[in-house]
Amino acid sequence: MNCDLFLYSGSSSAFNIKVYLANNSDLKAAGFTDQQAYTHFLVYGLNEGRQGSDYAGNTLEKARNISVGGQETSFTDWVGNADTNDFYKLNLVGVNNLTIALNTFSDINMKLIRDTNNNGASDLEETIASSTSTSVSSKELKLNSLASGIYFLQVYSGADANGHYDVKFVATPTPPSGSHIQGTKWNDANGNGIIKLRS
Ligand SMILES: [Ca+2]
Ligand SMILES: [Ca+2]
Ligand SMILES: [Ca+2]
Repeated sequence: MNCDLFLYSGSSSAFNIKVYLANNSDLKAAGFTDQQAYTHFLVYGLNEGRQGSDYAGNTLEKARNISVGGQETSFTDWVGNADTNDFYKLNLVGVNNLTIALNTFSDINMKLIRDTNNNGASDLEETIASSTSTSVSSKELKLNSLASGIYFLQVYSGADANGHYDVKFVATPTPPSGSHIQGTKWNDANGNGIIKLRS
């Protein structure tokens, strides 16, 4: 099997070997070949409710819920003519620095969105950051001190572009500067940068 995406007979659903394997860690761990992965999908996966392709929905409402944190989390999927958008939904708890890296060999880009008017759609002014490079390589968004709340990442393909991508997230909490010392005067008596609380 050498195509990225194809329809299997008798259904309108699509199957994508790389996406299927990347999103089913049990099969990956078992070292399934492409052919075995496809057979698994037809014989078991369909009945078990596993997706054959496209693990990230095409609207904010159908976005893939992901957890992000200090440990890098990575997701593999595909966008192109048959699936132009992949949305990811992340919830930042507290103020965070967020880094998102997109690796692809196709004309695929990403934008970070906040649905501030809460209408379930991404409006023009709700894009916080975007990768606009037409080069087909790795792209990165780095955002400092993002407020707590729900964000969406949209991964989308350029005209006539089809391809796989990996997207990686790292979020590290940022203590709001100075907020913890407001109203109190601290004294670092020995100047070592550590303040001891008196008991
Ligand atoms: Ca997809
Ligand atoms: Ca999609
Ligand atoms: Ca909106």
